[in-house]
Parts: sequence; structure tokens; C-alpha cells
Amino acid sequence: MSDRAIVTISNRLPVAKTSSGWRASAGGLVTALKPVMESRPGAWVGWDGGAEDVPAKVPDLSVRLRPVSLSRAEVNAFYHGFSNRSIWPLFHDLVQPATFDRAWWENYRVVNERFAGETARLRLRGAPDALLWVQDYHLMLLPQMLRRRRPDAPIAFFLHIPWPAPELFSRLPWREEILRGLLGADVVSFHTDRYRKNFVRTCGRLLDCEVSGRTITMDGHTVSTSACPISIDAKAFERLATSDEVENELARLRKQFSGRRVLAGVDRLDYTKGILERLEALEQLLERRPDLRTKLTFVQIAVPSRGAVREYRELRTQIEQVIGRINGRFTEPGHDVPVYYLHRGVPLPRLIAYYRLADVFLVTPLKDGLNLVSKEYVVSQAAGGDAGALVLSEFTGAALELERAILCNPFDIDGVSNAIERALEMSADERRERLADMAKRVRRNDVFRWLDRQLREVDRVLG
Ligand code: ADQ
Repeated sequence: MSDRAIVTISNRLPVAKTSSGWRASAGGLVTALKPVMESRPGAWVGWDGGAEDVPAKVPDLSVRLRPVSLSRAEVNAFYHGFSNRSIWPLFHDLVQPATFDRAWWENYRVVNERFAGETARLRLRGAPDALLWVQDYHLMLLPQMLRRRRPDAPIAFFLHIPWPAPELFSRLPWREEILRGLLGADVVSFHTDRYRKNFVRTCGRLLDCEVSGRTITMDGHTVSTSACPISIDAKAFERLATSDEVENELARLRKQFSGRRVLAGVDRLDYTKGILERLEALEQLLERRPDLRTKLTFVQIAVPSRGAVREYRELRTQIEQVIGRINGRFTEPGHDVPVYYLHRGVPLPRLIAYYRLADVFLVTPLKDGLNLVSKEYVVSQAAGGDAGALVLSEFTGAALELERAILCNPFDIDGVSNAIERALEMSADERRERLADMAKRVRRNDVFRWLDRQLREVDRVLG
């Protein structure tokens, strides 16, 4: 793997304040980049989350931190507003309507400029050619802003969410500015080739640029596009899945749910994740199969997310209402409730114990850039020698790799309900064989391979 120094720039710094001080935070991106960032010189630039005392380093993440401060008004307009109420729904195929507001957009530009200033001021001793690696949809103007300040710097961008079809993206009032912002990079990368093609087609349609295969040239600067799905540290999940800590948690959970088959879902509480649709499919199943009412438990773990945004608060209320309705309708006297609901983050060993517990794991997003949870499930199950089944939405990036899951269309409630039934009826041998196949693929294409491919692409393009 190339040992080029890396400056990662993401919306949030990868740290959080806990009762025992500052620590590396949990979550997809941090887990993915931690080993890479620790293996070479570099730094991480990101919003300080409103804290004024972010240290230059934290004990469990050996990376130099460069905090960016934002005012409360900026957080509201840039993060809750433009990023999460304009871009997020638009890029997830408008499964919720998007709101466009000029003041939010102007703040987005101001905040991207702030990030550019902080990044450009950063000088890494002995590593003048560090890759400036911009992450995700909060910072789409940054590549161009960095290019103006550091014309010769290698700049790459990775989008963690889908790139929508050109006709959807075209609704954005500031569509050209966003495209020009991204085209400041040398390499722009996506999880899947479909998102990459959508991006290239969007540029071809909206900009005066030249498109040739995977490259786009505008104003004399050529940008290469690439596709590679992010992944997990599969070995670390395998180790943890068979650790004493997880085995103990699992034994406790198995006792709690003994005599029942367990279905489970683990998501950020987000309208893109299809949690309501999944619950409706379960309700439908329990309606038409009374024999299952005392034999199934569905555990939904939902991490609180974006509570400052109205749509997310409303979704939480709706989910809690549907769960109340299902439990009210189907709890049989003398038996446990059919739906267990945890509205909280769960420590990783416990999360993995839930993965191992689940006979059927439901990942049913209406749209998801990739979806790491599905990869974590198959690897944990296979490592533990379990025989679970994965029901996976075809509208996730992960469905292209995990094609041996039971694929479903989450908009088709009957279809999801049938998929759950099929998963329950599938033989243990077939479930094991499918799991082993999927886990093998995730092990081969782990997060280190993803990173290696990203860096190779940058090296190839820059020569
Ligand atoms: P997310 O939308 O957050 O990520 P996902 O890819 O599933 O979705 O990552 C969630 C991460 O949070 C997982 O690593 C999981 O272990 C963790 N997590 C989930 N529930 C948890 C809980 N209750 N407690 C603790 N941890 C929990 C965005 C995009 C995705 C893309 C990723 C990475 O929306 O499409 O896959 O970035 O690019």
C-alpha cells in the first residue's frame, strides 16, 4: 500500500468526550479510517462539535487533530439545514421531500471556506505532498476551494452516500456550483459504478466540460472518477465475534429470548433506513401467520440521529407508535412482546452479540449509499458458526456485493413479509452456505483493500 501522508477532512472530528475524557468515536467512517490514519503521517480536520477543548491527540487514536469551530447559527444552516435537509433527501431519491433555502446554501459555502482555510494552513513536516482527502456530502465545495489555495496538492474526494440520477440532482438550485466544487479534485470516488456513472452523466449534462470514459475535463483540469465500495475491518469483527466478552453477552441474550426465533434490525434512526416499512412487513406477517405470534421476537436497535431535524423527530414518534400498535395487537397472554425496541447506541461487543443472536437480520433501506451493518452481520455470524439469514434491500450499495442475501424491495410490504417468511423457512445448511459465501467476499474486500484501491487510484492519476 502506498505510504503517502494523508490529511483527512470530514464534517466531524473522529473524537467524542466521554466520562473518562476524549476518546475516538464509534461509527462507520472512523472505524474504517482509523487503522489507515494511524499507519502513516497525517492529520484529521473536522468540526469540533461545539467543544472548545478538543485536544491535539486522544489516547486511542494516534492522529493529529485540527478542529474547525462553527457558530450555532452555522451548524443550524450548514449541517442541519443544507447538508441534512437539502442534500441528504435529494441524494437519497427524495424518499422525503428536500427543502431548499438560500440562507442555508450561503452558510454551506462559508463553512466550506472555513474548512479550506484550516486545511490549507496545515503544514505537515516532511510530507509536503500529503493527499488532501475530503469525505462526504458536507464538503462538496471543498476540493475546488483547496485547489485555489494549493494548486499542486493531490486532492481526492469520496462520497459516502449515493449520487442520484441527473434529473433528480438537477432540481438543486446551486447544482453547477456543487459540481464545480467537486471537480477541483484529482479523483472523485463513489461506492458503486452506478453512482459514478450518474455523476459523470450529471456533469456532461449540466456543465460545459468534456467527458471521456471515466474522466471529466473542465477549464484545463482533468478529474478521474472511480468506484469502490467501502468495507469493514473484517478480521477485527471476527476476533470480537468469538471473544469471551461477546460469548457471555450472547449467552445472556439467548437465555432472555429462549424458545423464540429472533429477527433483528440495527440502524441509525433515519427515514432512509426503511424501519417503518420493516415494521409494517412484520405486522403483516403476524397478521397472516397467527402461529408465529408466540414464536418470533423482533429486536430493533435504533441509534438516535439528527434529533434537531423535525423529520427525524417525527419519524421517531411514528416508529414508536407502530411498535406500540404491533405489541398491543399481537402480545399473547403469558408470552413476551413481539417487538423489543432499543433507542440508543450500543457498545460494539453487545452489538456483535445481537448480530450473532439474530436468526434473521433485516436491512431494508429505501436507499443507502452502501450499508456497513449488513457486512458486519455476515462476518460476525460466519465467524461464530451461526446460521442466520440476511434479508437485504436491493436499494443498498451493499446488495451488489451481498447478492446471496435474500434480496427485497422495501417499498413492497408484502414482498418484505414474504422474504422474512422465506428466511425463516430456509434450511440451516443453505443459510450457512450463503453466509460463508458472503463473509468470504467481505473478508477479501475489507476496508484495507478499499483504502488501498483509493490510494492506488490517486497514485495512478498523479503519476
Ligand atoms: P450510515 O448511514 O450511518 O453510514 P452504515 O453504513 O450502516 O450507515 O453505518 C452505521 C455504523 O454505525 C455501523 O458501523 C454500525 O456498527 C454503527 N451502528 C449502527 N447502529 C448502532 C448502535 N445502535 N450502536 C452502536 N453502533 C451502531 C453512511 C452511509 C452508508 C455508508 C456509510 C459508510 O449512509 O450508506 O455505508 O456511511 O460509507
